[in-house]
Amino acid sequence: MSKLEIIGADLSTFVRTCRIACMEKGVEYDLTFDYPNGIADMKSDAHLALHPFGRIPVMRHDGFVLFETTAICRYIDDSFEGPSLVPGERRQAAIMEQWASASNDYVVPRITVKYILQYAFPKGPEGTPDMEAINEALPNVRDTLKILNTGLEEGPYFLGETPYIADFLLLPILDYVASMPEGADLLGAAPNVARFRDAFSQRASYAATLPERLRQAA
Ligand SMILES: N[C@@H](CCC(=O)N[C@@H](CS)C(=O)NCC(=O)O)C(=O)O
Repeated sequence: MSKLEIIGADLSTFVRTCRIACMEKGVEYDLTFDYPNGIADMKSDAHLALHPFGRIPVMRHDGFVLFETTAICRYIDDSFEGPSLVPGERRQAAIMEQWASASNDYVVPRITVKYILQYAFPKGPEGTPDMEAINEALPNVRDTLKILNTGLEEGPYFLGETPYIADFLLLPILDYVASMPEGADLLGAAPNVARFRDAFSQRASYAATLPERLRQAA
């Protein structure tokens, strides 16, 4: 079998999720993003042939190509020996699905798109962050963290002591939240969320997948 390949930029939260899944499963992988024009090339014919929506990550393994982070994590889990990335008990597995879906459908639009990306790719005057958009997003960010805080009450992860795919989806987003100007305040108000991040930061998959942008800021 050839080595598994994750195509994507290291700053992407979804790419990091796939990398964490590889590491937690004990699967060797190559991270590639051989695009001379960077993210602009994600709309090239070559990339669209791999991901018709022009996004990252894409996974390639023995000629098999797959897009969508959760599908990639599932494939990794089902294709290799190693710790299971989904709980074995059916209700626990369903709860994991619930949080994975909530992360993709609610946390990403409310926190990643409307808040983090406003700072990461500023659209305000002279390349400054659009503070009006950020201030408008913040109440929803706080509310979403409050919901996560309740979901992580038992903790430190959604299903207790072991992190699964839903946790791999959430962690990269929280790392960006922590690096934002309001990050300490936001996580201070959500102690279970902060505990989740602290627990994850002890895992080998955390440091090994930390995006260069966050490594430099640390
Ligand atoms: N539903 C996709 C989301 C992937 C996604 O949004 N990736 C971002 C990077 S974190 C991207 O490619 N953005 C580029 C764009 O929107 O053009 C998944 O689960 O993989």
